Amino acid sequence: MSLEREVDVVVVGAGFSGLYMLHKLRQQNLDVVVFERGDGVGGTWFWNRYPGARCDVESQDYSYSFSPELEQEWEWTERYPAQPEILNYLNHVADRFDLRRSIELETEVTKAAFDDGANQWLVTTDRGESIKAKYVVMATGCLSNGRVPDFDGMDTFGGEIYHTGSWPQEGVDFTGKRVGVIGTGSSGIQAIPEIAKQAEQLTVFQRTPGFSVPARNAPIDPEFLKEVKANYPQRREFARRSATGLPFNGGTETAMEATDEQRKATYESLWGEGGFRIGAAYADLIVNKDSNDTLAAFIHSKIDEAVDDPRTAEKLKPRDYPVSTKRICVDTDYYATYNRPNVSLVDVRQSPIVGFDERGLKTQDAEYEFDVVVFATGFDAMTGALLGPDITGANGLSLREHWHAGPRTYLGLSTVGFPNMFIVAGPGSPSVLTNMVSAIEQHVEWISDHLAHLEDRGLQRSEALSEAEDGWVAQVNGIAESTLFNTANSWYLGANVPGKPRIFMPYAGGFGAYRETCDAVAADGYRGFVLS
Ligand code: NA7
Repeated sequence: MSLEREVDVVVVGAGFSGLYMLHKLRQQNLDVVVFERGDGVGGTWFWNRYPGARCDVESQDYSYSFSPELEQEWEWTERYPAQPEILNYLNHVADRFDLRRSIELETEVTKAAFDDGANQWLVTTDRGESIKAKYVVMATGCLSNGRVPDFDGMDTFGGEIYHTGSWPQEGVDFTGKRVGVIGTGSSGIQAIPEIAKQAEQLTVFQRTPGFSVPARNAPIDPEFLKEVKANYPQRREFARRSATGLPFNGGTETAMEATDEQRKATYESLWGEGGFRIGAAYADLIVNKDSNDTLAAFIHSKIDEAVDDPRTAEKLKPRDYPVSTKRICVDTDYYATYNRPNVSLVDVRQSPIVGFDERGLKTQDAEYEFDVVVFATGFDAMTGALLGPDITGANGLSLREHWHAGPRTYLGLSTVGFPNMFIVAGPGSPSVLTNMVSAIEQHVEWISDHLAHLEDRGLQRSEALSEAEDGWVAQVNGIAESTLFNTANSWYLGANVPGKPRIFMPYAGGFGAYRETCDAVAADGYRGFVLS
């Protein structure tokens, strides 16, 4: 069945970004439809249901700030919110703001083509629908397209295979099973301790160890929550201006200025506090390798303390990239899990996986039999979901062609040749280097203001200028080059996806500075955009 509909805005995705985008644009009396491929709202938090899945940003800050009433009525229960709690929160938001009537679930956008004459997008879905829209907002998330490596013989494996990023809604029972987990990024590091508690036997295949710090998760202290709620406006305002979208600043002193004793005391104190603040203990940790090495050595010493077997401890120590150049993992009992008799660690750098057969998998040196294999192998991050649909802009240029050497955007919001299309938390914006919810709110609000500006003036079209995009790409690259980020094979650089151009994708100049730039662009009549 082919329906020909027309709306003002198509929003793609119903996670944190899409839900707020819908709410904002509706308030501006725009006719909006949201397409979501899942059979529920929640985006990342809909799909990532693996055991132990939990946000690494604290509950009271990983939440919308746009509604003071919502802030006051929602009761977080733990320091770090677990996946089901975040999903409940987003479902509550969808109901509370009456969003569901504009969201079409189980509907994937497959194509979007800009009609240069009509200044209109034609959006096609996998239901065979076509819909015309003046604007398209890609609210597709940074970590939406899971990656399962293509090992030989995987289709012959007789057991179950799962990816952490598309976990079955009914859950997986590991009781009495022989389980293999491949991957030790944030997802693996959260899932491994939980799977280990159930499985008869767990073998972890590690290619690159992560730097992991304890979450020290606990029930939220009601007094603390009361205080947060009493001071939310100030807390949020601080976060909006901070480098990370969080209500605190990193250290201002450099690690090199501090003495060994002072550094140890600082690191111990932050280790005791838990969470990734330790990564910002000193101002120079992300720019000075010697400074960074002091933190790496401290974390290595903590691995030695936690892990009984010195050879396993040694394998678990990251040695070939600086701390924070891959996202710091925040765990509960990760390292200690290797002291369990039913858990073992295989270094697949030393002995790579060669393939699967019916019973399990083989490395260069050994064979392993499994009932279940869990891929915690990450995502085609930041660009995967944007390049999934076939998007063609003005003059028939495809987004895949425009980005063939890596993503190019102006402010992470817009890309040349794709008028009236906006991206929430796109490459070239701070996104994954910040508290995502703060980053999302800033983008959603900027986009809504921009559309209001166009609508109020009867303008038909907004398009980024080539010079503006070139300048922004150069700025994003320049900032990354002044840091240690480019020295790691991280997903920030696309290095985890074979053949993906190696470009540092997020803007590393700080969220507060970025917001100021976006505000100045708007105040200057949307400098860098052609409005017509
Ligand atoms: P990540 O952080 O990309 O981690 C994926 C892990 O999987 C990482 O350890 C990879 O090793 C490993 N991996 C990937 N491909 C392979 C193959 N072919 N063989 C062996 N091991 C492999 O994804 P997560 O889901 O854990 O976390 C993503 C983000 O979600 C996280 O940063 C938080 O922001 C939340 P590698 O490092 O590539 O050598």
